[in-house]
Amino acid sequence: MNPSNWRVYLVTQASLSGDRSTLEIVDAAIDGGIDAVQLREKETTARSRYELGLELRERTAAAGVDLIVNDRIDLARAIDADGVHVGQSDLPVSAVRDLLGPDAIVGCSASTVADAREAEAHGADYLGVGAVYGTSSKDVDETKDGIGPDRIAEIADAVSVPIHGIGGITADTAAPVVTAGAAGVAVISEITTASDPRAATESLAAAVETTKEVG
Ligand code: TZP
Ligand code: MG
Repeated sequence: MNPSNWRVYLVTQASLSGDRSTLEIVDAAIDGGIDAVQLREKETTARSRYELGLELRERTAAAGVDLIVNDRIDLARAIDADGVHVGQSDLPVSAVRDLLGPDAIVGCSASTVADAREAEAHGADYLGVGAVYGTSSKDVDETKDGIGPDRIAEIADAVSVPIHGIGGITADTAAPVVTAGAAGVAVISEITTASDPRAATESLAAAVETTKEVG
């Protein structure tokens, strides 16, 4: 699927899923209608990420959901993922593109117009822009209060690649992100910590869709 059609993008984080496994969360999120999932397990071994990745590949392929791997090109190739997401301190987008080829989806994190323009110039297929709102799921300066939907609007004006807002987004706060120009929203907690991850996904998808219809 083209990242411009992703409405809800789940980013995994096992440490927030309570007594549920990442696979249980992803299964529920697939049932609820996610369009993409990013394997982002920072606290496990390469072997367990690989094993989880193979399971995710099977489930996402069956459901027509895109599978993206955080940072690791080797892991993405090993599990035949659809692409890789890199941050500002990882390999540059152009290097990832050279390694993965023209058909891979390459995403990049950006929180400023300058980062966004550079990632686009290097061939990024989409941008993850945030943290939009305050979040405790990522420990970086700007996640305290967030860059806000206004920055999404500035970045959306500056680039033509699709943008996915990330950081502190819930079904109640998704609308301004989409109105500002994001194609969709990426979340960890809203789905991963929900008592009913499937229902949480449905609510997010509905919020994004309704906002797009209005806009
Ligand atoms: N990048 C910017 S904010 C963030 C990442 C990975 C964390 C998003 O998690 P949550 O729980 O949806 O705020
Ligand atoms: Mg990274």
